[in-house]
Amino acid sequence: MSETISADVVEKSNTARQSDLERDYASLGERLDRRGIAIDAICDKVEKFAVAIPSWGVGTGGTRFARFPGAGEPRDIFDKIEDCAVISQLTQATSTVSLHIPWDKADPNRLKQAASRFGLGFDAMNSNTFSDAKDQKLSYKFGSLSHADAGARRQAVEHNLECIEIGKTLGSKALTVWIGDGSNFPGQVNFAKAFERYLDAMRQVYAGLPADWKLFTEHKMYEPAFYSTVVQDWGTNYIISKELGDKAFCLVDLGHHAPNVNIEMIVSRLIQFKKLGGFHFNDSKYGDDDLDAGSIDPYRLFLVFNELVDAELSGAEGFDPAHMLDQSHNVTDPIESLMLSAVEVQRAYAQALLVDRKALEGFQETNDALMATQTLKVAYRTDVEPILAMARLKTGGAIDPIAAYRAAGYRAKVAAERPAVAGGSGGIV
Ligand SMILES: [Mn+2]
Repeated sequence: MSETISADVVEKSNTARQSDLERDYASLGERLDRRGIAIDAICDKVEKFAVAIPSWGVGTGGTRFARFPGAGEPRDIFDKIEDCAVISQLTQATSTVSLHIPWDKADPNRLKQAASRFGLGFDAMNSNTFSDAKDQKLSYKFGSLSHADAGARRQAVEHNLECIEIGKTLGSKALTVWIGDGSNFPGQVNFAKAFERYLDAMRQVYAGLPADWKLFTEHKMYEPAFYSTVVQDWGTNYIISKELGDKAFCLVDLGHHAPNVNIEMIVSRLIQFKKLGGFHFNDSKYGDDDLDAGSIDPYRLFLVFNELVDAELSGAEGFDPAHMLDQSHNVTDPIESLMLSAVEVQRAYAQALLVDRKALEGFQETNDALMATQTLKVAYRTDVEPILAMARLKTGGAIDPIAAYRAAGYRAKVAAERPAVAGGSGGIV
């Protein structure tokens, strides 16, 4: 297997940190032992936890005002795969890449070969009917799967079926559909008719799904449509998944809700009714900000994982959510942001594993609100960094991924190899 970062650099970086880590791990292990928790069992679970990298995340993002390109940006999907390999090598937490078609369109066999060189696989395929591809026959300016014109709807259905075909060769097992369809003015569309057209089109996409695939539909409150959106919230998303069938599930992008919405409760509802498909992790302050996971509200991320771990430990039937990042990196090196974000998602998982669930249940039953919430806080306040670092060390990653990455000089190396390109795909969903 090829390595993007020299093994010597990683080893040197780890050697300088290993004895401190071992002491920190032993000390944390002793404290967790007092709480009846075996640290190695938590570490084992963290080692197995993975989150997919979005191919579009390794390029520098932008806003509708401007995009400021970074050095050595990936020029095509093969450069993107190489950048994803760096993230995977150093964190050992991101073994798959999620592709976006047509941005990442290339010979599927070549794609498969490029990924397997680095031991990477492919997560959910993402279709794009929210922008017009080059040489596209009909425009999506006024919608795609819910468009008033049957020809535009048919074209959008065919694009999704093509994504499934590409994904079959790559070994993907899911299609994620997010559409920008909606309206900017009251009266512009008939809500019910638009939704019915969307459901009809999605039934055709669903019919093309292989037996062992899942269909994820992603809701988003607003943007690009600013008055109404066809798939605007988890309620509509739940209706879609129920209408389509057993292979259809809801995808929760953390940034796609109104401010202050209780996302962890939405997660709980979808788990309870067996319709949670997976996540696009990111963070936000105001809207769909696509900031790094855990950078604004790490407690919310923990509370989401508290629900996930509760389902995992109680053996909820059919519970197997997909974990993906979906972020835009405008002012940081995307590789550094994605490494830290993958670690933040892992951190929330590890913290949630530390919740004393028996005690919590007792406090809930006796209406001891104060102790119930303290039970969550005790887990959240635990610094699990030694567990995360040990999991990386044991699986061949870097104790400190950012330090190893910077020591390797990867960005400067690719900046010399990859001439700057203007534009590129900046779309973030
Ligand atoms: Mn998303």
